[in-house]
Amino acid sequence: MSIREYWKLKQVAVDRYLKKSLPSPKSKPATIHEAMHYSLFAGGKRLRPVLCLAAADAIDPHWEVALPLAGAVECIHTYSLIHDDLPCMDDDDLRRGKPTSHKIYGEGIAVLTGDALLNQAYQLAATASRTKRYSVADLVAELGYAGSSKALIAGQVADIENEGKKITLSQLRYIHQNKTAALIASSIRLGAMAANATPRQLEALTDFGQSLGLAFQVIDDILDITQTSEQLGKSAGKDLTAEKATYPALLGLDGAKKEANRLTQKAYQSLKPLGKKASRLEQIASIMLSREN
Ligand code: GRG
Repeated sequence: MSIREYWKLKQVAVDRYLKKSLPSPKSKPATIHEAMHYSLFAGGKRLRPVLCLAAADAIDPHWEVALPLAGAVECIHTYSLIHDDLPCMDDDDLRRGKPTSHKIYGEGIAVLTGDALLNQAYQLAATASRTKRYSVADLVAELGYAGSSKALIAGQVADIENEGKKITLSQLRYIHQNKTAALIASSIRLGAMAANATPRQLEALTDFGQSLGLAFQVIDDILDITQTSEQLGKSAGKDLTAEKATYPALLGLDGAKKEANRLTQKAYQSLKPLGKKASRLEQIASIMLSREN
């Protein structure tokens, strides 16, 4: 099976899982459930759940055990996008090729949709099964950390506070590590934990996730200036308008491309202890490096 087919298979599995597990869009109160479905099924790449399931697959062929966690990380990711697009944050009209949640449902419902998806994530995670090494509490604590004021929210706070300011590469790295890489790394860790990874396997996959997560955001910075809004499904050129520090702004376009490449090579290296079992994760990292949206 090609890596594209592999990706599609995992994407279909997570979409089916989410459709089955969330309240139906018609259930009362319909507005909030419709809004949750609208953003969740707007056409995201499903990178985080696919990584979660592929990490589980690298440890144990029964990767389906990671579906509650894969669904949970996509709910947290989608909540963060809805809130990030609000007028009080990045103020964006376009996401996943469609009008943003607040453009369709209004700001109040968009805030609540993000809140509902965040809580839904924990409800899903709580249905995961324990393994010999990890309890359900371990899984929920990992998910909680990924979305916390020490990770996702820390990155968003630093991003807001540094808008329009000149910052150093290490400050930029802090933003990207927290805003983007932490949830990506936790998605991988959660998949591995659901499949009962050994401490050594978990450590290797954590390193992989951190490098891949950072590479992903460096590439995102590059795409923001090299692609059109149509290609991205979100507003292009946003970083320049918002005077955001980015890798291309600090290192130049070529320097940023080299950095994305360096981080991806580092990610490949981290997978060495897992041997052939990690080939799908390596292929996903390679697709990420050459992605166009
Ligand atoms: C509002 C709590 C809160 C956090 C916001 C994640 C985030 C922090 C903001 C979203 C905007 C942004 C630029 C995030 C960086 C991570 C990123 C590149 C998100 C887009 O991820 P993709 O490309 O999106 O995987 P799809 O739509 O494919 O799922």
